[in-house]
Amino acid sequence: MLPPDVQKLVIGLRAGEQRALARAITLVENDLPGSPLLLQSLLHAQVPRLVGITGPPGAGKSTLVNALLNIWTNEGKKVAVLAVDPSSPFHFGSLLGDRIRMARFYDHPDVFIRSLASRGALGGLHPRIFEIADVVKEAGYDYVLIETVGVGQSEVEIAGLADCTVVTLVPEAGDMIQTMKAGLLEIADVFVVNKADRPEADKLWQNLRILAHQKANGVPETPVLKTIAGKEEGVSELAAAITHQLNTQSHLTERQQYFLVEKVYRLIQSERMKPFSKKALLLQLQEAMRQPNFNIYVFAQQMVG
Ligand SMILES: Nc1nc2c(ncn2[C@@H]2O[C@H](COP(=O)(O)OP(=O)(O)O)[C@@H](O)[C@H]2O)c(=O)[nH]1
Ligand SMILES: [Mg+2]
Repeated sequence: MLPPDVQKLVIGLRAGEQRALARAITLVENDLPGSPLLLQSLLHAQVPRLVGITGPPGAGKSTLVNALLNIWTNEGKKVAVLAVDPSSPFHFGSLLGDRIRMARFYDHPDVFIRSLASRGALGGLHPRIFEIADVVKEAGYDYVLIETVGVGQSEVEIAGLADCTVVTLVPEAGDMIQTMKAGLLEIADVFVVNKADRPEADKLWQNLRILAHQKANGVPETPVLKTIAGKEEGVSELAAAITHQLNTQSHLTERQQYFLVEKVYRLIQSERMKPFSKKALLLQLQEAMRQPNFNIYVFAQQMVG
């Protein structure tokens, strides 16, 4: 039996109440009491709905998200957006532009927007992003979009997490592609060349298509789409490509399996470590160090054994 407050939260979540969702995220985000039980009661975490939108700063990710919101809400779909800002825990400033742009969706009954500070290392995602996404799924959203700046580790992480990873590039990113091409191909389910109103966009688009073709080798090629996000051009094709990817995904990809193993490994680790408090360890350590022939490796061994 769940404690009454967690039970209430789960009922609110399943009913799609945004306030319950916001509270459940806060619970999980901060690992507050009740969080493990809430997570253990989730029933819909396996449904493929997570869409990662990654790419360099300024590529137009937020503008694309906004355009996708427009398309999907017009179709009567429910969409959640988790915006991860890696630059600073004080993300209000840097997300101001996004806020203004998405303002018209803030009060939309079918849209849920939440910005999350990234607390990890440079470019890392929020350490509880996986759990938070699972909570959002429980609230019945058709799409859960995670916007994350592609710097270093975060795009690899997002690709492990997401059921569809959209890599957004712009003509200026040409150099980056040269250095990253293998990695990008690895993680992208859909490539978007945004700012296609710029003359150099075509060359990037061609190059990506060649890469996607070379890689395919019998399997379906990664789609390479052109968009002008601000004008919502090409975005319905993107929406269709995302939906197709989500609907046809029948098994976990290798990178998802790898990610899940890592995830469960860390969950077990933190579960196992629960009996150890650092304060108590210090006391035991101090005690042990008074003994002659103290050896820290033997000490650690005795702790687990
Ligand atoms: N010319 C042009 N500008 C765009 C396009 N899409 C977005 N932008 C602009 O690029 C800037 C960065 O967009 P934003 O969505 O905030 O990028 P993000 O950092 O990837 O989220 C903004 O000034 C947008 O108005 C496009 O297709 N063409
Ligand atoms: Mg943005």
